[in-house]
Amino acid sequence: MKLLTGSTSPFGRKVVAVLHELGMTDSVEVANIATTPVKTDPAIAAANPLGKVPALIREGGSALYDSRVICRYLDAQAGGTLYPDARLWETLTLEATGDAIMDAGVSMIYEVRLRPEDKQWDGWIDAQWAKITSAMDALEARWISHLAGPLDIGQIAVGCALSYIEFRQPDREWRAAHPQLSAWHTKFDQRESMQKTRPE
Ligand SMILES: N[C@@H](CCC(=O)N[C@@H](CS)C(=O)NCC(=O)O)C(=O)O
Repeated sequence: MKLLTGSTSPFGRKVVAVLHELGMTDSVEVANIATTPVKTDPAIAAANPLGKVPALIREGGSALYDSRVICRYLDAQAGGTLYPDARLWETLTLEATGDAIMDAGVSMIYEVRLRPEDKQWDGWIDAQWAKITSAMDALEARWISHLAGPLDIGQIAVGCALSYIEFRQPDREWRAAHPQLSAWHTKFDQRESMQKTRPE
């Protein structure tokens, strides 16, 4: 199988971290490509009509996207435990929260990197950051015990999302207002799957 991803994509990182956690890195070739909403790479367009990474190309099967589908497919292939029956809906909601932080973080970067300078709007950036801090507030208030439990896809999504925010927004302080989340992330970030998937 071949994974089309981007070297700094937090969604792609989530999938590669899952490969590490499931012991599946030898089963999937990882190919980094550069694509943006205004310049779509032809290889990703062929695999995903939305033109977004990540996409998983399977031998003899249709390509899979997006990261949520790919992660669940890989877990099923490996007979993994990243989607525990006993707390499935909470786990998926936690994953959605991590993915939403990624979406808002990617949107902030596109605004400053892709939009012409005279069309950029601080109000847009501020609104995306407000979504991120609102999600962090919810994680701090309601999700710490789930985050501290057995590993699941929700934790991997949130771990990759917070790492992406640190990577792209190093000057924005979020840790002081979210001390439990900050401590959880510091520990989670030590996992081998996180250490081995750092963006360059
Ligand atoms: N919901 C998608 C989001 C993927 C996504 O936004 N990928 C970005 C890179 S981080 C992308 O490929 N953007 C190019 C585009 O929007 O055309 C997923 O979970 O895979």
